[in-house]
Amino acid sequence: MSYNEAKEKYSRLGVDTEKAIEKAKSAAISLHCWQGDDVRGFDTDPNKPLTGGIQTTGNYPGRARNYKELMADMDMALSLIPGKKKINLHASYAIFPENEWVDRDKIEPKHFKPWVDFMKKRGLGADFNPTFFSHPMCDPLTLSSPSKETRDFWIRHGKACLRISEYLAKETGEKCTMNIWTGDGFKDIPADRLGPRKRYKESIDEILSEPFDFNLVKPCVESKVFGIGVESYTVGSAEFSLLYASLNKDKCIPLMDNGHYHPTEVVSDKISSLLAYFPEIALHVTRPVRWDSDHVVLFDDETREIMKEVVRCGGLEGRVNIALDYFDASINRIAAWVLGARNAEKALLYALLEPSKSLKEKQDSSDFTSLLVEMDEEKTLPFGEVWNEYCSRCGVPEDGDWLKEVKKYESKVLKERV
Ligand code: RNT
Ligand code: ZN
Repeated sequence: MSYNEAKEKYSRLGVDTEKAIEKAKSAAISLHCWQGDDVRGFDTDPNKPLTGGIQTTGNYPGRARNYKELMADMDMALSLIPGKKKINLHASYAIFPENEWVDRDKIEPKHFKPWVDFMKKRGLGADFNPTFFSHPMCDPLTLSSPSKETRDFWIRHGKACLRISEYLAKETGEKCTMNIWTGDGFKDIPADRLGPRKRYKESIDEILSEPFDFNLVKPCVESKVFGIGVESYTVGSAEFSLLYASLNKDKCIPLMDNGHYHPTEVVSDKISSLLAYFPEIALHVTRPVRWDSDHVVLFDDETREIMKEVVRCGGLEGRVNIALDYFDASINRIAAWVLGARNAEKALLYALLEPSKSLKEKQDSSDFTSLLVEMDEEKTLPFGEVWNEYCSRCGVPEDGDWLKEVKKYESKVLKERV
């Protein structure tokens, strides 16, 4: 079947594939830099353990060992992913000139200048994250620590990151989300649950007291249910984070990561609840397998449902900031990057092809029989043709053609990294 035949089939349902393609092209998805080097960063010993309850597993050869390798790998990945992209950086990816290392509480915009040059050259926006993990000042807590010295260090880090985020927004000309996530919590049953939460709240208040332009920088608070080694108690729980964001709407927004909830809870159902109250929200799109395992995003039911909700709720009109968050070190890292990002794009395009008006009418007129039948049969429409057309219009390979490019790069570039 050709694209034109597929277009015709969709148009019989009242869906304009041309409009969907154009919309998908203009919707930004933020590509996380940390898939390229197993979340290690460049600011501290790269062989230090990853802390904060997150974990990369696998030791596939070819990890990026410095910013030049990471940028080259990112370029390779970007050449295979359709649509508008931003780059999501962590503070630990600061770039220091020889002998000019500074600790996380002293980083400045200038340490991200090479990244700004990278983004500007490629017309990319930027997002940012303070790095509250994998550092000697995690005691193991950070913003919720009982130690004032520890808290103050991380508060200074958070403020420095706000200044860097504003710099990134101004330089790239696009708003920058700045996501506050800490792995603060306990392996075993705490004696005091309230204390750390009060301190966490005060620390975030303190960080956000730094002046910044809320039109340019969107600080987010990301909640979590548990992490590895942090099984019993997470300071920044769902209730904590959502309440924090809702009581501080003038300076921050909530962020939901779909790996951070109990297994039967779905973020696709939460998006509309949050959008009923917040003008803007942020997402981390990932794939949890039994826990927050951050497997590569697939073109699966929940990814499609998340994107459908984003589209249906008007999320693409600047209300939902979409970022990716997964890290797999057991397969070719660039292939992981590309597969996950293509799947997020694919799910977005798929969502844009939903005959939502007529489906909504069926729901509203209680014709649940037609609704169920039509929603299910929609799955076998010739979506693949529209996706291939989208890829080719974006100048990237169709499915079936991109992996060989990654394999070539692997044997030419990655194999040399020993
Ligand atoms: C961890 C959170 C967090 C991190 C990144 C690296 O569970 O999802 O967003 O994955 O900041
Ligand atoms: Zn996340």
